[in-house]
Amino acid sequence: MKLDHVGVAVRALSEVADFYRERLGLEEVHREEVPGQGVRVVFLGNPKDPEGCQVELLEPLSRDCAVSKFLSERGPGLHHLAFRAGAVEAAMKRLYSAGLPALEAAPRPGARGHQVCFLHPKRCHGVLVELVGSSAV
Ligand code: CMX
Repeated sequence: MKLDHVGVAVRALSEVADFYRERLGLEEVHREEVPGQGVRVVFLGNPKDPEGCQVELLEPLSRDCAVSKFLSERGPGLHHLAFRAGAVEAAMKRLYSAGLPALEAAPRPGARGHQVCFLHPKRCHGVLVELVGSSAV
C-alpha cells in the first residue's frame, strides 16, 4: 500500500500550519471539519503532486474525542500513518482473516470524502494505522 498521509496531532492549527508552510514550503491543499472523527483538519503538500504523501494536521473539536485524549496523554506529535488501501472493506476482511481486525466493524467516513478504518497501535508495533479507501463515501 502507498503512504497517503502522515497524521500529526496539534492543539491549534493556527499555531502549527505556518511551520509547515513557511519553514518547510508545503502548501495547504485541503481543510475541513470531520465531525465523525471529532477533528478539524488541514492537509499540506505539493499541489502539483496530488498523488504525493501529505501531512494532515489534526485539531480536536471537543474534549472527548480520540485526538484530544492523545494530546492529553502524549502531547502534540505524530498521530498516525495512513495508507491507500483501494477497497477498504476488502482490505479489512483480508486483515481480519490474518488476525488483525480493524477498530471498526465497517468503514466509516473520513476526511476528503473517503471511507476509512483504523488499526490499533498495539497491534501495529506502536503506530496507529489508517486505511484510506479510493472510493468516496
Ligand atoms: N499512536 C500510538 N499509540 C497510541 C495512539 C496513537 N495515535 N493513541 C493511543 N495510543 C496508545 C496509548 O498511549 C495507550 O498506550 P499505553 O497502554 O502503552 O499507555 C494505548 O494506545 C491506549 O489504547 P486504548 O486503551 O485502546 O484506547 P484509547 O482510548 O487511548 O484510544 C485508539 C486509542 C487508537 C483506540 C483511538 O484513538 C481510536 O479509536 N483512534 C481511531 C480514530 C482516530 O484516531 N480518529 C482521529 C483521526 C481522524 C482523521 O485522521 O481524520
